[in-house]
Amino acid sequence: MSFYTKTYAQRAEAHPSPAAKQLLETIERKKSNLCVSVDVTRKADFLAVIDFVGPFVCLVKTHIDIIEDFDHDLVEQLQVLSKKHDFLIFEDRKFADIGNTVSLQYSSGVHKIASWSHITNAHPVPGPSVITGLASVGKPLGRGLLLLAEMSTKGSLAVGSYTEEAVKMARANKDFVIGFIAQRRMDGVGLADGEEDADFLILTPGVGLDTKGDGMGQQYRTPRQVIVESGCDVIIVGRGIYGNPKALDRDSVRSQAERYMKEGWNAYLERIGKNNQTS
Ligand code: 5BU
Repeated sequence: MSFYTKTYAQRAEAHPSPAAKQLLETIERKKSNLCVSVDVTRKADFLAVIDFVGPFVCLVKTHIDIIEDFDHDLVEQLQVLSKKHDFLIFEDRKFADIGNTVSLQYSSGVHKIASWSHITNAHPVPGPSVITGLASVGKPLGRGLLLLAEMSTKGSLAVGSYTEEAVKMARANKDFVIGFIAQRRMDGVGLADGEEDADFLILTPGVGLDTKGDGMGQQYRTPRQVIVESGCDVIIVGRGIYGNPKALDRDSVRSQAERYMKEGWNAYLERIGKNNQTS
């Protein structure tokens, strides 16, 4: 049986990584494969959006360096919301430096990402040392790393042999790498004869139901295209849910989050061959 047709629960049970297991269990418990990307620049808006979408998500994705009034209290409140609504936190930091530097960027500075973010990600461009550096900080804390095997943007250079090398790099470091940011399943990519594949999670940005792009290179596909046709595991949605950050509206944000959650879950049920139960 390939990972494509396995349930989140089956995968959670068998997964060796604590971070991946936690995410898969959360997905199953909440019946949500939705990750909301909260790209707003004010602390109050950031926390408000997370509180609105909390009931509908398995994961909240942050870009902590875009918050203008960041402080330690923000991290504390984020952690309170994570417990209140039962979701994990993913800082989309896209580390891409030598091992020593990324270990410092991950552990230190103003943001101390490793102390609160269950999952983070890295570009494979520096080679395996980027994983070694991040693992030296994150592994003892039970954190997980995603490699950027592909990007959603027009003209991305993360294709072909670059993507294949990223997958091989992940397989060689599966004690810390739990999956990929990618546009499709990576099962079997670059697999050597006789080598067994690992259960990598595929988290996919570039998801939108109402538009095809944003005029700045972003390209959107629907949850069904992403989950059923491309076999990805988690949909990442930002502006499709919170809209214009200058005009946040609680009811609209909540109803969009619920809409994407249902679309994502129904697509998953279709993929594993079960009837739609939530439409
Ligand atoms: P949007 O508002 O749904 O377009 O936001 C998408 C988010 O996902 C945003 O935070 C990006 O930084 C992030 N992203 C992406 O869009 N495409 C990628 O390939 C990667 C990350 Br990697």
